[in-house]
Amino acid sequence: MAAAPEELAKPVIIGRSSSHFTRVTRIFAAEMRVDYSLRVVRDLMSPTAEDYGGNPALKIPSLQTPQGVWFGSLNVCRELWRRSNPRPRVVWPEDHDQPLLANAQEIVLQAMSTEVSLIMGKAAGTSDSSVHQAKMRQSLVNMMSWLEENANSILSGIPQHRDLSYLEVTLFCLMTHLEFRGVLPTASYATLNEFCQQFSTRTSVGDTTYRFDA
Ligand SMILES: N[C@@H](CCC(=O)N[C@@H](CS)C(=O)NCC(=O)O)C(=O)O
Repeated sequence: MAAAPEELAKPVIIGRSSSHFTRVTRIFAAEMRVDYSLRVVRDLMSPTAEDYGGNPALKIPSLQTPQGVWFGSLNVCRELWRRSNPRPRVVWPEDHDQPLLANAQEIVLQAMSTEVSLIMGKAAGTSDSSVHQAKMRQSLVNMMSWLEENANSILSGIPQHRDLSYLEVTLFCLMTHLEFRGVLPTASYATLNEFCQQFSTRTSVGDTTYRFDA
């Protein structure tokens, strides 16, 4: 049965242009050719769930649709894919049934979250020298080194027959965000940088460059 017009009304991404998890969803929207509008969350310190589309975790992004609100980047990307027509061939995290690629996805998402914690800690005035901050920084460095060491096998292991994979979009958004926010220099990660250069030829990337919303 064809979807009713109100079910296909333009969805709203609730997020920020400077957020890597938001950029993942915006790249997906562009690749899926799904039109959307962006509602900017101005204050990431807000303790009010309504400011995040109702997400009790107080996190962005969310996607508002007539059916309801989808919390988190993976849920948002899946819903954007369901709305696309024709539907591109997407490799999702659950398609990785061998340790290397499954672990790579885990490490990329964990590195993105650790970066969020470091940035939010800094914004809240947490000292860089606290034991936990130092551990998180070490963890981030370890994860990036692991990704670089395994980059060739990871990237060549993603199923070839695809238009897009969640792994490569999240990896690209992580790498470029580390530089954008000055969290970690990335110049030494040669293979990851080569991947980013290739991936950045996509229109979806040029249209979603990181910037601080006015
Ligand atoms: N699991 C979530 C994580 C989202 C997340 O950490 N978003 C960051 C911005 S990139 C955020 O909301 N930070 C605010 C905070 O941590 O308080 C997802 O995949 O979307």
